[in-house]
Amino acid sequence: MTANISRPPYNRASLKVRLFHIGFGAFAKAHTSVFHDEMLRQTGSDWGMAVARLNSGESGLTALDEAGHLFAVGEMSDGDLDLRQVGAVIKTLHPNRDGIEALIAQIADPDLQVITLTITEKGYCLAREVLDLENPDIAADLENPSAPKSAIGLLVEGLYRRKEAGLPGLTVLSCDNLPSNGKLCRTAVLEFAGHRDPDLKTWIADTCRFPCSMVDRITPAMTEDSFNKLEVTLGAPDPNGILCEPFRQWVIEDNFAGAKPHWDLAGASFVDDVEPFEDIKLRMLNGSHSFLAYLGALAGKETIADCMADPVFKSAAHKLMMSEQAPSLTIPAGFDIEDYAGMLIDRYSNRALHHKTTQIAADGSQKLPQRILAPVRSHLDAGRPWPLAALAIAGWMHYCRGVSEAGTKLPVNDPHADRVAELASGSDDDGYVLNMMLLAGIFGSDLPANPSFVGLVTGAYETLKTDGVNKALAACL
Ligand code: CS2
Repeated sequence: MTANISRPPYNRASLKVRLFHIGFGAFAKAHTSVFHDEMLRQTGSDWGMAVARLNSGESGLTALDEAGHLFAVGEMSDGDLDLRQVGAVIKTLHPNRDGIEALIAQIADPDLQVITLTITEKGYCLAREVLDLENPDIAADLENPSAPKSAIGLLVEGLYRRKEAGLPGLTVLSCDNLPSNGKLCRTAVLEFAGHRDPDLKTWIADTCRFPCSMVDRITPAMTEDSFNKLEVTLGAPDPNGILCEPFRQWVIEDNFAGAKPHWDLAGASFVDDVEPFEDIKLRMLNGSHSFLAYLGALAGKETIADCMADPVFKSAAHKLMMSEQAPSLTIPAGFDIEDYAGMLIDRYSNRALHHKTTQIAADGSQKLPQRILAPVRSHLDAGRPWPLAALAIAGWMHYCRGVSEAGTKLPVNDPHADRVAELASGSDDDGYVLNMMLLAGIFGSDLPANPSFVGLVTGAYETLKTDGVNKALAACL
């Protein structure tokens, strides 16, 4: 293995917090902070980053403080590890350690210009694209808005403080894998604000901007093995380091409230309309990821690269992309979708990345609607076949029973895990499939009422059970 290490050449002492990232986990380290670090390298601007996490991860932030906020990001491809030391972060915040007031004050800081978010799909507290007033954190935050628990409650309280202080609004930039993520974020924030005070809602709508963005970089969770790899290359351990693929992409709607960081100099694109790019990425990449995650984990494949090493899985993933996901998309003129699919297969085949199927399988209830069910709706309308998507949905249902084909235990991490476990233990197969379709509005009211949908998914569930994943996939090729 060869290694190149590049250290931040800019003057970190002159950085001020102008960017605040909420939800600073592995992905934000490998993506947002790398774009930002590269922008600082190109421009020498004074835009430093404060980073926060809201729930777990307090000790990780303290470890980052102890390292002077420097951490390594390693881009892995077979035989190569390119290392960058990111110097963009200058402050960390966690409500359990610093108090929620410190995070609110950060939003209300006059120097702040932009907030970026990676709070995952469930962090937006939406149910069918409106704010979920039954979400316990939202209910608690509306009751007690000055001590918020949710990211949405935190944003609104911080913006309220800005309004009261006579400060300008901000740009709130969602970097989560949701379609029209900026619009959904705006909906959640404005609905929450409206329940507090209609004037606050109007002020936020008038002064703040919520651009949509498409983010892409495959970033597996760190393992002991990846920390060891980093240590060997760096010559010292880096408990804050992260390994990811070389590819990175960020397409951002050009819609900012105030100053806009020059992320374009770091490879990001500012465009008028992100939605076609978001949909392409969500359906082609994330959709095929979820397909491989459930079916792969059931068939005993530990990683996405293991799936790609099996010709049946590899062909099935490509066929899902080209025959079922692509036809559901509006593809911009000049965009080569065949080329994009081929590139995804190459990225998935990177054996240096140990991207676990069970990692991607997490939070299926939050991911299936935009990744798999939205294309299926378009197939139902257009009368197109969707056998592989049916196997993905049935695969998710099998996966949720928590056992692989070989009888090993599979982790079911999902906000609805308790209800899923009840369903999995309580009903026969037909009852289980139908009950899963009624779970928490994931399938809407239209799909469970559509006999063709119910029939295909029930059939796919049976096929997986009787024939096994490999045979079921092979039959679709
Ligand atoms: C993955 C994504 O875990 C998942 O759900 O599909 O994290 C995926 O790796 C990224 O979106 C790639 O950009």
